[in-house]
Amino acid sequence: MARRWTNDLSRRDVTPKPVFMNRRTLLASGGALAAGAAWPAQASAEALDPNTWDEITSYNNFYEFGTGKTDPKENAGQLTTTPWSVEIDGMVDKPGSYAFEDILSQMDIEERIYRLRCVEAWSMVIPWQGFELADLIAMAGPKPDATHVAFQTLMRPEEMPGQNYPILDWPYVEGLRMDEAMHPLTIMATGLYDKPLPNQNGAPMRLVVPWKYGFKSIKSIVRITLTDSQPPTTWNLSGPQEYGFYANVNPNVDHPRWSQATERRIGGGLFSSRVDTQLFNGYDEVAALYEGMDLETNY
Ligand SMILES: Nc1nc2c(c(=O)[nH]1)N[C@H]1C(S)=C(S)[C@@H](COP(=O)(O)O)O[C@H]1N2
Ligand SMILES: [Mo]
Repeated sequence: MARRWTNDLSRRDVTPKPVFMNRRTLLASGGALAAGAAWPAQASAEALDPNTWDEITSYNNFYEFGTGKTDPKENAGQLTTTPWSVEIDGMVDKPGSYAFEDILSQMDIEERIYRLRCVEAWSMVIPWQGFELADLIAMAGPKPDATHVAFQTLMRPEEMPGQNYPILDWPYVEGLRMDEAMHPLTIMATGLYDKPLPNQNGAPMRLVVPWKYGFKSIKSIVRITLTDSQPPTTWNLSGPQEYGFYANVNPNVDHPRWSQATERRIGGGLFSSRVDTQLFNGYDEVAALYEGMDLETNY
């Protein structure tokens, strides 16, 4: 099925030829890209360079495996990700336990090269593979009254050493408004550089919401619940003055303890550069979701 291609980063640099050819075939087959609009000129040359496999898999936040940036890579190897199933429940017509392979077999896997902006003011560019969350929600049959989607990470202290300490309120939980969850930019990532997602990046399946701070992109998901109220979120529970429900990337709203105006692009070693942070992480097409909302109160 031809899908709308929604990102502004060049593909040629990172995409293995077969995938690139496939994409071109898809584009040529019509409809997917009606205009150049999906490829705005704003992306700087620097923004076009995805981070390396090593950078993306050895500098992580995954507190279930420790709070240090290299802890996830060191400790996540012990996580068992097969078998894996995801409970989809709440306000859906087809609640149940869905095996990860069954989900995968029903989804269109695409590559999405997205910027990831952590609330700590560092960023990367990551070539994910995955599917649109909207397709998974559609599969479960959302009830019309559902307004939000809640997500939960695996709770398994035997394999996730951080869960033996009260660092956060475990299991890690996150949430989105329904329209955010259904937005075509919102994906469930299942791969990275055309390999299955490494454990430290949230295997076998993690959320990616590229216009929000990285902490919204919850890893190793075992439960998805449709509800009619705003779900609790882990970092908001931990520090409500510092981390809101919305967590949209916004250079004009500083974290109480640091500026969000610029970010450090990971990579390049000593010469790792600082670049200006963009509203919605540069994904302007989501602005309509927040029309009329005060983004300072709703941080
Ligand atoms: N379950 C869980 N998900 C999580 C986190 C976490 O600690 N636990 N950290 C978040 C934060 S703060 C960021 S920046 C991203 C980092 O994703 P990456 O390590 O794949 O770059 O994952 C997010 N998802
Ligand atoms: Mo983060």
